Amino acid sequence: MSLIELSVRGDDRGSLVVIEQDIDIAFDIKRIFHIYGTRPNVPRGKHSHFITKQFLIAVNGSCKVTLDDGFEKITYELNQPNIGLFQDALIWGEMHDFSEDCVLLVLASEHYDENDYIRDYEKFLEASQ
Ligand code: T46
Repeated sequence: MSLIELSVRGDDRGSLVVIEQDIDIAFDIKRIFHIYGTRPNVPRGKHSHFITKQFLIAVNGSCKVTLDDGFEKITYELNQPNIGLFQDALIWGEMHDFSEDCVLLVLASEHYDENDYIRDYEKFLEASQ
């Protein structure tokens, strides 16, 4: 799990951030989704995946992401459109404290499959040990 700074190609017209597979992200991107319009004090996530890896970027606004490997929990604040957070498989993730204008972009290594989700924390602990 780590924060990754993406290069900003800026000029006097504004900024442009590039995310390149195999350069900025060490997995093949099969799916992209984004979350926005979150309700105050309502967290998202609260699950882990068996094989899916994710890369999360708050492209607008801010939010916090707490990652838990079963031993240690670390909370990251995402508040810059050029900072991404890598979430490996078998890491429990909770997204919370969204600003009203937050748009959280997520790049994922797998297609959507509910069978890849571990939504029970005790089962996550069993799978991750
Ligand atoms: C994560 C956080 C940040 C799909 O049909 N396809 C998809 O690719 C996704 C991600 C979701 N869905 C459906 C399944 C549910 O009916 O969208 C609905 C909401 O999904 P979920 O309850 O999983 O949403 P979040 O915000 O709790 O979690 C999602 C991702 O699942 C998760 O991997 O890290 O966003």
